[in-house]
Amino acid sequence: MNIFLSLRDTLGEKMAWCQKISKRGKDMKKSLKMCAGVLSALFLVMVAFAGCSSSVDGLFAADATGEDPKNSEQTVTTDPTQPTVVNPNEDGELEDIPDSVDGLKPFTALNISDMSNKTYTADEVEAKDNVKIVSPSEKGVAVEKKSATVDKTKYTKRLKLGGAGKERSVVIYVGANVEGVLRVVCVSSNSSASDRALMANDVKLGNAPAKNPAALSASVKGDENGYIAIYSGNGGGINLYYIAFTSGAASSGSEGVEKQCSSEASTPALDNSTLRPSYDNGLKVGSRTKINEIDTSKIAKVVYAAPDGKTTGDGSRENPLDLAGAVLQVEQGGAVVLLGGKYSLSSTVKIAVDNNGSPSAYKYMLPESGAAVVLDFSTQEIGDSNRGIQMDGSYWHIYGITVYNAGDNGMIVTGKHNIIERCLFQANQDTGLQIARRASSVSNFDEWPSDNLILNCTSFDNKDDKTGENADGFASKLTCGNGNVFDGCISYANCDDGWDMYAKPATGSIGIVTLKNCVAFSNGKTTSGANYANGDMNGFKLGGSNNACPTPHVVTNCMAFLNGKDGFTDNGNGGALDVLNCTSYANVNSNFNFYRTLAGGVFKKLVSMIGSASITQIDKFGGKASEVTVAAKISDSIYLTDKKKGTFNYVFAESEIHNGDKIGETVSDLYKTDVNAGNPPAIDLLVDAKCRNADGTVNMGGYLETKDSSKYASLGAHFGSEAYEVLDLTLQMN
Ligand SMILES: [Ca+2]
Ligand SMILES: [Ca+2]
Ligand SMILES: [Ca+2]
Repeated sequence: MNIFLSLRDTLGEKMAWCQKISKRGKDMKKSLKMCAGVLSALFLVMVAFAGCSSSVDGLFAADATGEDPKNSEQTVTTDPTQPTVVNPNEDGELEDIPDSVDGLKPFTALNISDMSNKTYTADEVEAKDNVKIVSPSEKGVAVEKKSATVDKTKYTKRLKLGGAGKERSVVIYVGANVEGVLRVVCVSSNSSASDRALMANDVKLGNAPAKNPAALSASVKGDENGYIAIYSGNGGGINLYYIAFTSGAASSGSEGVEKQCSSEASTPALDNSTLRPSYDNGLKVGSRTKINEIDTSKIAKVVYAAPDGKTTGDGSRENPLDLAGAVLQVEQGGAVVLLGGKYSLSSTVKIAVDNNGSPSAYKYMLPESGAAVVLDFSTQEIGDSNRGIQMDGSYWHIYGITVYNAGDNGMIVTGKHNIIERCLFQANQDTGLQIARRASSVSNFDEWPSDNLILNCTSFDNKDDKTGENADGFASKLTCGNGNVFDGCISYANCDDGWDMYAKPATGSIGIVTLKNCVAFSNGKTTSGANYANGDMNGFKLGGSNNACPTPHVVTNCMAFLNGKDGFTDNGNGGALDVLNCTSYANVNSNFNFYRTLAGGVFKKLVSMIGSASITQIDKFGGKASEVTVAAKISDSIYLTDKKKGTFNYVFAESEIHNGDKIGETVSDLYKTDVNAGNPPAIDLLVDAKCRNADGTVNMGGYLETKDSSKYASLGAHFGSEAYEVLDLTLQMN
């Protein structure tokens, strides 16, 4: 058997971006030596700085560890994926905050709740762990009792950065000789003033919210003296609850001390004219990735596994192995064939990092022809390492199995060039299928999972009973490389998001993910109707972390409806997202929430509809005009401009768009006139069976698709029985 695999189209066009990221990692290593010197010098500066302070050990408790709470998608995004971290293998790894070369501990966090109630008067200085509060003002800086809960973390006190605050008069200094992300939980001291700029050195973190405290964050660099000054930029009072600094700004996938020394910009360059792949890449509406069906008659050697297979089996059909044993024995070009039935498993099926097929001889795992195979992990304990299948290998093709009720992810894919086809991920205790690195020691972007294809899979009812905030249907997040593709997948009734491409500064931008022909609906509630309060509930969540780790993902011919929050959201991905031929209908918060796509995003042939539903937010694209240097572009799209009147605007010619712009002509909701409304699929266990063609491709029965007779027939997502085959990935078998 000879199998040839080729990646083309969108994947190939993103190479330049990928190379740019790799190069950044190398440059940083080069600068490491130089930085050691800088750090030594800085240590002396910091000692001098600390010299004038009284010792106040005990004033502060140990570093606040309330970091990494649930993300808020309004002003700032913190990692939704893991609240606290104990396991280095976990998907939300512990932020690496290495000690500096000279043993000087960089500032990490200050929780005002841990401070004594007092007013720090003129010229008084307090210090611990490189924090200085300096108040030459007569008013002083008071710590007062006042509770607030932000991102699931409760604070009991706040520090009043007084109304006289001017640059470097009333100010909090934190020692930071490096670049990193500063996060400050704050609120304006005047509940009707929302224009109070919180500054950190010369960087504006944002305006302190008028009423409800929230976190602001930005990439900030310590100044030449090795500190960051936090102050009110325009004099109005701001109350602070929490300050955290994560050294190592978003830049590449590599972690560790070399990143801190980078003199590079804190994020991948935002010159998206070069980063953004062309959207006009030949994809057609309804296009799909097609690979040949697995022909077991051509598989080199078969190893059988069975629900009651034995570790002592020989892999024959008569004397089958258990699954773990079969996975170890299968050869390149061969297959693990699973006899039908329910496999009761209490531990992870691990396909090790050195257990690989090859480009010309994949390893397969698939049911015996016609058999139903369920891997049932109901007896597996809940725990962040307890995945159902851990795919650390590469060049595997897994077909047609259901992964049920694993203690964490149904499957985590950490290898490369794998194909996961026609699998179901049901009721797992974290994301159904997640693509991310296997361990935090895998620090180079180039080593992260890449070029995996998830094809015609369905994920539903995933729910993490412990936190209720991490279980997405599908995720390619935190630490994944380039070229991962989801094609023809359906994600519904998961407690968190349908798809998640969250990234965070500690690990930097992830690679470009392509979503094609996918459907996300009714996420936020499971099929039983259970609603998990911490779920983010978006259909397609396309990034994270407040512009700190942008990636120009590509989303084509996808549909979102009736999700508990946004249908499609940039979630703070400041990169040039390409969103084409997508339909979004009656999602609770908004259909298209792209107000942070600041840098040249392309939005084309989109359809937004609300029908008789109410919706909280209008559609937004492209950031505020005052903040944008490279505008987003929209064309041939219908978007919601007035949520009360239920009116939309149709833009035909390609136009620049900013948050709040109403451009084009006013049109009414297509829902009643131009699309096949009908009923959405029932929220039950049978969506996969009902919404697919025989070949596994998506068929929504025309639901929400613009009719051929419509003036807008070419807009939005379309599925159906006709395949427009554009082969992104061709598997040829001889
Ligand atoms: Ca977990
Ligand atoms: Ca979440
Ligand atoms: Ca999520």
